Amino acid sequence: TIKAFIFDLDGVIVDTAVYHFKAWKKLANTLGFDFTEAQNEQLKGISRIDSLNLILGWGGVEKTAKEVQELATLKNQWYVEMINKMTAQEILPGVQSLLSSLKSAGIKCALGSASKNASLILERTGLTSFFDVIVDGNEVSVSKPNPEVFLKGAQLLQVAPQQCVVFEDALAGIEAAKNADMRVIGIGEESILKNADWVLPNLEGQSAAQILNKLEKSRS
Ligand code: G16
Ligand code: MG
Repeated sequence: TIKAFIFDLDGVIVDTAVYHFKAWKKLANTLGFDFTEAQNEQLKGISRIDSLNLILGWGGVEKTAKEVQELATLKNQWYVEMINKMTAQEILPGVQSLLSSLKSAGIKCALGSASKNASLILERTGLTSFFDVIVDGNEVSVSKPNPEVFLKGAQLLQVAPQQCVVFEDALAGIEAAKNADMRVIGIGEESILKNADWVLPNLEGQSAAQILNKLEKSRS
């Protein structure tokens, strides 16, 4: 039986992907090239440095390790300026009521994000207190699809991986959950998120009880 829900942040709880895209685009433009939203899709769930290395590759730009660090810091400054202005209005539909319903269902709740800015985003949107455990980019050493971020969440919640369900919007994140031997619900488009147990467009109208029921019925 499922004892814990683990949520990705960007794209599941809030839509910060648009802020990441704006900041990366600005950085690419200052380096003299551009990249598309389709390329941006590949950056979802990927760490800051891994994202930057992909972008530099697309632009055919070579930089030293020190320059790469400086560029990552610059992008993050622009990104933090944007997320500092976030409010609870930017929480995606259905998130607050699903998080509230977890308590009454006796389900533990963790955040499993690649972002080093996760705590700031949860503070700005007033969601911090909903989470029993927060695992973010400051605690993990390898990017999704490595399962580290979700396994750490399970460990801190003191539940087995098989007792967890993950909510993810990124291909890399769905792979990470599968690699952790967890159930996974995709948030987004079914045509893109093929390996999820099932896919929802967003969390609107979803309660813990409903999800648990459906997981129980579709147990593989
Ligand atoms: C998020 C985003 C990624 C971003 C990463 C690192 O992951 O999806 O696009 O590159 O965090 O973010 P930061 O630069 O803030 O450390 P997730 O796992 O929450 O979707
Ligand atoms: Mg995400």
